[in-house]
Amino acid sequence: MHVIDSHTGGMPTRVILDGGPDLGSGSLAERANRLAAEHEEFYKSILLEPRGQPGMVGALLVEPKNPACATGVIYFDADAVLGMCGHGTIGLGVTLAHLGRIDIGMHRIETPAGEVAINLKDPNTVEVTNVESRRVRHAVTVDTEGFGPVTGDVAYGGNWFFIVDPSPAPVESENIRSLTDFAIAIREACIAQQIGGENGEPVDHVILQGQSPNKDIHSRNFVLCPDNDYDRSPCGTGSSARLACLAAGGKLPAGEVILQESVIGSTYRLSYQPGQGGAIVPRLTGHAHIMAESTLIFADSDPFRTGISKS
Ligand code: PYC
Repeated sequence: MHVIDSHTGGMPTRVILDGGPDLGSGSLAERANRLAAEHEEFYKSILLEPRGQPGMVGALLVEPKNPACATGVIYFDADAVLGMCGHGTIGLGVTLAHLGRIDIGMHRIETPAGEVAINLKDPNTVEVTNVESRRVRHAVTVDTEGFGPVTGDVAYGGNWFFIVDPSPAPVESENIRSLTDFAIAIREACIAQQIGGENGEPVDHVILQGQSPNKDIHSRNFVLCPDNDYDRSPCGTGSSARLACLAAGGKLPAGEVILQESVIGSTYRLSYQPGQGGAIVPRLTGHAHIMAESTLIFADSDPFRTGISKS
């Protein structure tokens, strides 16, 4: 299995070029459901240690339904198949350019959440126009185990987010362990109290919003992913969900560009345009760098060939 590893603002993406399972010829969402239901060992073994690394997201290339798209892609982390992934799409754009499969300029990418557009601005810089994003619940309070009541918004940006703004705990890199515990308690409370999307979609990510000491930065975030690791980048789908909240609250006009910082200090440029029925069309720009091109080996004699399970 040939893979190319990149990182987007510190967050790793592993693009899988071949060797994936047969997922049929349905829509990308149907193929993603099949990956989740029937091939858990396959996708976890690519990302779990010792073959993978904490936080890493996989990007399985598949045939798009729409031939106008440069590729179809299904993203996953070590715990769940994702609807969409912003940092992964920036990493994918840079990887496709590295392979000579796309040139500078506009391209479309098919994901389970829908088609997104990328603009490859230079070999390391990609602007993503994401799927329509929206806030679906405002100022809802969940009762967390150990941390008491926490109030936030539920929003969609290609994945489902519970966004706490401002975070009661400082969003600082020295606090990553305690922020992780806090965010896990929030996600568990959302699931237990059925706080999620309009059609019962569970919250899969949690965002804690804080301030940056740099006055050019609009805000800093900590983002918990389904695998209980944190996003080293400012999270593309999370930033999209946050933009939807800012737009719904009248806190950011369409077209205004802001800088969003991750908990480790990497940044995205963000803006949005109005979408349908109160939703927004988010745009994010970030940088990715290729780190490795390799062949993954799954030897029968390897006792950890399927990875070290976290549970
Ligand atoms: O950038 O959208 C994102 C993302 C989702 C999970 C990890 N990164």
